[in-house]
Amino acid sequence: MCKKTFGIVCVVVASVVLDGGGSVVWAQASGHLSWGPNLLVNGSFEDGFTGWSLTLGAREETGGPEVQSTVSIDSEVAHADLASIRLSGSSDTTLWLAAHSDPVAVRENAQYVLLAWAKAEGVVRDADQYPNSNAYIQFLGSDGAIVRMGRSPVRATPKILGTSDWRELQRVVKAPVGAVAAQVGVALTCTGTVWFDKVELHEVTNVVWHKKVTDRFVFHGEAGQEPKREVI
Ligand SMILES: [Ca+2]
Repeated sequence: MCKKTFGIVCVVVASVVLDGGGSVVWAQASGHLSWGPNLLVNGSFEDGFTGWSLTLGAREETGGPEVQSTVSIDSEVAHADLASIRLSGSSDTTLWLAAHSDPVAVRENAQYVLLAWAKAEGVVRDADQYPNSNAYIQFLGSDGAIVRMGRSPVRATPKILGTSDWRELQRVVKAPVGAVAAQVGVALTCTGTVWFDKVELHEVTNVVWHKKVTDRFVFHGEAGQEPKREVI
């Protein structure tokens, strides 16, 4: 499989890689892949919340007391180095905090790949909870406002649910017209605990994603286009 090495152009043809759990994560990514440097600061969370800030991501109106989810740096659980970010909530949680990276400069119409390693423990969607347990990217215009992509303000990785050891979540996205910056977020709005580590954003060029398979979706597309998603 092509390793993401800055400045290195490599070729991957019809490769299939299975992750440790046996589910197909990649299939048949081919073409000349060129990765730029990681744009995010402290995506491994070794420097606490440096480069990240907490924001209210979802609010449930229950009529009862407001209970905030917890987001912390976990120095005992990590995929890379010594620390990760840990998000946790319960069926009583009504205010869900997400962590957003500081904005980084992007180029409209350029393609980016968002990568995040994630680990889950007992993540289930209770009652009226929003089904988020993933990483995502949002683009900002020169006025600082979110540039929507169709009707959606974000593009997200697949979710990590249930109990799962570390696995890499990925999403390739094309920066919309008018985007000058991007922010990456990690969020949990379900009961349980999820850890994220080694969160990275790279510009990628000359990508041809013939097919990309996750537990739930198939991605396919042409060079220069954002991959299409199909439920399988
Ligand atoms: Ca780390």
